[in-house]
Amino acid sequence: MTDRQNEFQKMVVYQIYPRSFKDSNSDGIGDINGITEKLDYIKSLGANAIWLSPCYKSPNEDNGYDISDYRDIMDEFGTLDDWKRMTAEMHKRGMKLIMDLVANHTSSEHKWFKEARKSKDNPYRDYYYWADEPLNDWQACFGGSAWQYDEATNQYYLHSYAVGQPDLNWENPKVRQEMIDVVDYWVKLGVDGFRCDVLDQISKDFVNNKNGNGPRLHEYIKMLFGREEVSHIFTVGECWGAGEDNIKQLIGADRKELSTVFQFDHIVLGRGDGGRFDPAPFVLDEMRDKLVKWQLFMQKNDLPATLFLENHDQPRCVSRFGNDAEKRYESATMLATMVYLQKGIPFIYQGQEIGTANPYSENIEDYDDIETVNFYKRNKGKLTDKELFAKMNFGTRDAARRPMSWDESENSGFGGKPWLPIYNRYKEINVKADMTSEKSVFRYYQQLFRLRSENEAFISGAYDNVTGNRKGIYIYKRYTNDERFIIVCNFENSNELKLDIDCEAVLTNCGRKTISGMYEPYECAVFRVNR
Ligand code: TEU
Ligand code: CA
Repeated sequence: MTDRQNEFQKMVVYQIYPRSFKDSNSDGIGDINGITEKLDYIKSLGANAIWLSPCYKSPNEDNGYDISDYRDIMDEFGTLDDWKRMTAEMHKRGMKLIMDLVANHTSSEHKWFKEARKSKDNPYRDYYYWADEPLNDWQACFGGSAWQYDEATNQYYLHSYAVGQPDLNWENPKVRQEMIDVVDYWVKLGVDGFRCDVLDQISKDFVNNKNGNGPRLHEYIKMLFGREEVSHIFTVGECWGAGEDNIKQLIGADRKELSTVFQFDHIVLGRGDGGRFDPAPFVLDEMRDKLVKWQLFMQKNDLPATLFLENHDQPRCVSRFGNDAEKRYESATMLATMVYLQKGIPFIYQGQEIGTANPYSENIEDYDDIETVNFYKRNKGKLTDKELFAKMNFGTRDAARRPMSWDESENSGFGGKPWLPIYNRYKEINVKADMTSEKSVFRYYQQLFRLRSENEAFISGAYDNVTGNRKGIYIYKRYTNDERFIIVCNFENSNELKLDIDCEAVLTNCGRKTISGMYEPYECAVFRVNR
């Protein structure tokens, strides 16, 4: 990897969904000033970078992922001056700011699209894809055909997501230049990097009928980020469709494309063919096997990985992969240990650090996520309400988007009466309660990130999977020539381990002292090997 990529592995990134983080002026919507208020909190966790989900102007059909002006801040979130203050405060604290770049589509309210749809010869027409008939059978991610009929010109336009998110036509050099200008605009304002939304879809493969990973993908990315002026920034691509070969190309040291990518193999586990709303049997061994596979692949190819369990699109990890009832603390901390001491760059999503559990609701009024609401509309009447809400509660993106629980007071300390209901369990699971609890998920995360930052073995050190053929457990090593660590993560059931290694425990979630012996469900420990 490049020196820069190596350096980026020292980052610990905290993701903020601005609408739901902290509401500073009590209008019920999280905002930029709310984020500024909480920077010390984020820093105290051990994070040194923040990824901000979109905070640009948007009609909010997909909560900011439908952008109507790339260069200004959403009114409800504050002003560009608020943003500048926030950025300065981050930099003062040695924290990096990673903005969300949505390059595959705009909002239908963006000036470009408003112009484009007026007439076939409008100068902005070719900023988007238009056709007399749908060119293929592509489906929009949020349901229905990806081709939307538009009356004004009697043609269809392409939208891979919501109807109000028309796909940009990257084959048009003007579109590419616009996006380069957007990147440069924010870099000049001090941004340290970008998380790039569905980046592998900017080049379409009409010939092979694939909406992504098209023939010009690498060329486009290199145009955006391979330029000298922006070679210092951190870039992570959201690339659902990227397999091994593609990842080597996207982030290889000599490629001048991206710093790293999000790879989702472990995140889609526990879902059936029906996707996010379709629960399927799942055991943690499957997750371990995916993690091991990618750790070894990334190490072999000397590429920096991303390490994550949640984001704004995913239900809470402690509910999906752990036990959010009687083993909430244990499973939340074990999952963190399983993932974040591996080799790569940790990303944590707001609320994850206190073991936030999924909410529950059987009232459609409690949902906002366009994907969930569309799913409801499609299936209402086909399934019983009971079945339908079971699926929605399992998969909804709103599980990550309810307002952050800061304390046990009204509106869970978030601010005014919130735009989305607060978490059902906020009295029990909130920042204040967690920090003062004997079993504090936050303090465990803090210790984990401190351990990580203080020992080179966890940064540039090698990774080795030493689980062998054991079941229900994950054991891995991280080491340099000078120091060695063994990480033991036990899964759902008790397990006995016999290992003859001279070592001492440096981080545990159940207070164990020795590496051998019985491990309780979700017990984990990190050992320093004596030499
Ligand atoms: O998501 C892309 C994506 O394909 C999925 O994660 C998607 O959210 C869907 O839920 C799959 O079931 C990105 C953003 O992360 C997401 O929030 C946006 O809605 C989407 O792009 C469109 O911009
Ligand atoms: Ca507000």
